[in-house]
Amino acid sequence: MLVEAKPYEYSLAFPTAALLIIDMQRDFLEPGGFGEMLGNDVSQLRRTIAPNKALLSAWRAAGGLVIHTREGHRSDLADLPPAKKIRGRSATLIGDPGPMGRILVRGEPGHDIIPELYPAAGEPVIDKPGKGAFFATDLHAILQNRGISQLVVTGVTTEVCVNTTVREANDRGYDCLVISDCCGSYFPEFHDMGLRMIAAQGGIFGWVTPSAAVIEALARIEMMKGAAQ
Ligand code: C5J
Repeated sequence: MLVEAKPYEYSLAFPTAALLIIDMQRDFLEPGGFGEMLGNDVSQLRRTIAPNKALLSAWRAAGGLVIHTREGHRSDLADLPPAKKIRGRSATLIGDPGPMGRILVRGEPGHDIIPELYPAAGEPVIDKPGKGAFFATDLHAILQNRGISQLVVTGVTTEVCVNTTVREANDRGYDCLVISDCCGSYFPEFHDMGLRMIAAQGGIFGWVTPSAAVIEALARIEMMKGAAQ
């Protein structure tokens, strides 16, 4: 099914495509969380919640695979590189007590996915210690085992974990379609540039399109399924 996209149309092969939702975690998105505590404007990320909900609901209704990721570390911090811990010279570091439990530690309230996009039973959740969802995780194995070759990617932040994951996926042979209104950054200019970098040079890392284009393609797929019955 063809989807209008930049730099050119994306050929969505629905059963072999997965929706990959990156790090829609309470500490990044919720007022009073770690992101806001650092002085970030969380409304820049929160505007992605409604379009993600609509896309997730359409994707689930069409029976597609959904995978969620969360950035965070073991409670003993054994997987936290010292360089990552001290980067930024913040007064509050990963593992320290924060407004929603220990910062970026698995099992803490702030580390969990926001209720609006909470994973359904059976949807894999990838706990990743880094920015990219392929680094030190079983994501590639899960995708290979399910025969997935295309990733429809959403989440936060556009220029950090979304971009890193798309670049990792590109090098592993996946065709990534990044959903512009379902990704967000605390810095609007980084969001815009992050999307432009993906689609530049003939789609050097992938394709970019708004959620409406995918939802419309899913409706066409459902219509064709209905007509075939
Ligand atoms: C993500 C970050 N998820 N910005 N993390 O992008 O540190």
